[in-house]
Amino acid sequence: MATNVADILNSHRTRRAFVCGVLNVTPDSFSDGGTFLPPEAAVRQARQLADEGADLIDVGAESTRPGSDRVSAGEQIDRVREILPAVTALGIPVSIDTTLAEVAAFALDAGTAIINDVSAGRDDADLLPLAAKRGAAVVLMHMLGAPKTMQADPQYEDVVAEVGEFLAERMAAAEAAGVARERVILDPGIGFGKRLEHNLALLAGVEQLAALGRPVLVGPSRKRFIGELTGETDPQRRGAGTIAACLTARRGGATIFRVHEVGAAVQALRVADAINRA
Ligand code: HH2
Repeated sequence: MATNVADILNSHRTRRAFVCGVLNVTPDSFSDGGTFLPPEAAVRQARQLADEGADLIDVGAESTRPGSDRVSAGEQIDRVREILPAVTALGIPVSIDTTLAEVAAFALDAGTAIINDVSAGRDDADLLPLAAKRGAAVVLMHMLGAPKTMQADPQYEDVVAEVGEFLAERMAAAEAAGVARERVILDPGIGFGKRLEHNLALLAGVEQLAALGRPVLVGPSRKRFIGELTGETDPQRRGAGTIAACLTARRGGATIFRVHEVGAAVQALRVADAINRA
């Protein structure tokens, strides 16, 4: 079934699952930095993600791993310039993973339909108004602090409630900027200013976030909490843990799964959904 953005934005009602393939056009992403920086490699990977059944491809030109340095808008645009036309031509929706309006505007011009902003509109005051003007969908993600320092000492009293309050507040900010609530996707931001117990509580507590009335995206793929639980130090070998996290979040009502290994996620979700329907 071909995906369109409206299907994704309506997924909290239909409960259909959507798999979002990660395409990092960066030298320094935590699990695949450098691999897809050459444009030919990036386009090949985008085709591979589509062939494996991705419903959406998330293109990012700035790593947001803990401790990462910022990448200027010009550098981000240079990294995606050549590949975006080829990725958007694959016929599935594309999102741009950026917090900067200038990068988002370039990507929207190149055919992307969704802005994936890990700062939820806090980094660049022009981003939400841009999304409003262009009718783009927006992923609003929770992050405590900024990537450079977010893992220093994250503290919450009730992480699920606090992330829910934050997302409700950012959704109101998006609406105030003119972004229709119907165009918003919410994300608890797994690994962004969270300790192991916070990540686990959020994955277990998706239902509370889904109650905000918008689709919930989760991005547990290959992240550190899987290594902390299993002792697996190589992020590329955290595929099984990633699937377990996705399936658990699925039970709570998450409908969009941002993963590096699309084929495995598509298969796992199809089987889990069939069993849950039986
Ligand atoms: N995680 C990463 C990047 N972008 N966006 C959303 N909405 N949710 C996430 O959980 C999320 C995200 C980090 O993963 P990755 O892109 O693989 O790594 P890096 O930031 O090092 O490029």
